[in-house]
Amino acid sequence: MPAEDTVFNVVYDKYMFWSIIVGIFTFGWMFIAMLRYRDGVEPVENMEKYHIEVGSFPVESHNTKLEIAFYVLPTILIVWLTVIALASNTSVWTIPSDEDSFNVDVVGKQWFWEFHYQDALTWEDDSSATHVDVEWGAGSSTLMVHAHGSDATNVTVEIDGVETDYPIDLAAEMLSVSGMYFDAALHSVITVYDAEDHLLHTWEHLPVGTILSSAGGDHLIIPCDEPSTLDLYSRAHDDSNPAYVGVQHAFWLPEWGVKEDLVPGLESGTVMTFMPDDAGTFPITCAEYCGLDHSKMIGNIDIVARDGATCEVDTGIQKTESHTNEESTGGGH
Ligand SMILES: [Cu+2]
Repeated sequence: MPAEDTVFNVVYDKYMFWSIIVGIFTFGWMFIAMLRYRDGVEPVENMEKYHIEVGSFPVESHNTKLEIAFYVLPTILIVWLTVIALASNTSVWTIPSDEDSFNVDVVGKQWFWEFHYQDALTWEDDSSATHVDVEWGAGSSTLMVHAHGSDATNVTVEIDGVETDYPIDLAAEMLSVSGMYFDAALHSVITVYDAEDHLLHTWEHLPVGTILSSAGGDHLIIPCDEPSTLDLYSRAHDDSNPAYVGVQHAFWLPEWGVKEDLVPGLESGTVMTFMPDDAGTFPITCAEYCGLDHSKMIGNIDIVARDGATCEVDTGIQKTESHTNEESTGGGH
């Protein structure tokens, strides 16, 4: 579960650990006291010597060190638990600058999500798993698809909504289309299929300005291993009534334990930031009742590897702090 990589999971574990320790100590002591100091039982020999009287605090034979420890140890524990809880907040609310993060505007409408890309993304499925590798990108005039050892037979190239199909040269196990220039301004998707039309491999370029919509079945696509910042806005689904600014929604990624409101009329929007490290598809849900089809306001987020990269590096909790780590390493440690 990706939620296990979040700061909240670490805080949960630490709270659970200390709750169990404190619980064993408190309930243990309580049961011992209930048995030992109940009516009709002499808790210690020579009770008179210690001035112990059942039902009253032993004022004259008290233990100052123990009583100070009663106050100091729980105080230290509570202060420390407060600090780690606030530290996880700081970690979540430290918003990386636009240059340092991958930015997408998420617009909630009734009742679907729109994803407006503020940064370009070129991504590809893991070639070591699919045995297919697409070579295309800035400066390319030839589209190459290598399919050695795969069952691939067909390639569909979709550029700006226009689809073209190509058969793979089965003898060479590859496709080469010369004169096909890569244009960074166009939304391009290359999908590779086998003879039974099963999708084997996807390569995609999303230029700045791409708008994807959950109403059309699109997923929000985010690169792994780098900070992502979502600016969240609530808008009306059309401009017919300028006085209508939409309704409250909440963008919720239940598996990651993160959620943020979309507030109608709030021009600057709200912000959510995260750094995913596991590739995969995870659900998006609207967590604020927003009208008749609120329950249909669902979607998916895909965590993908940028073209030429992989998502294999799983550094867990350290991911949220990796940019500071790099800075301190650069400082000559
Ligand atoms: Cu909603």
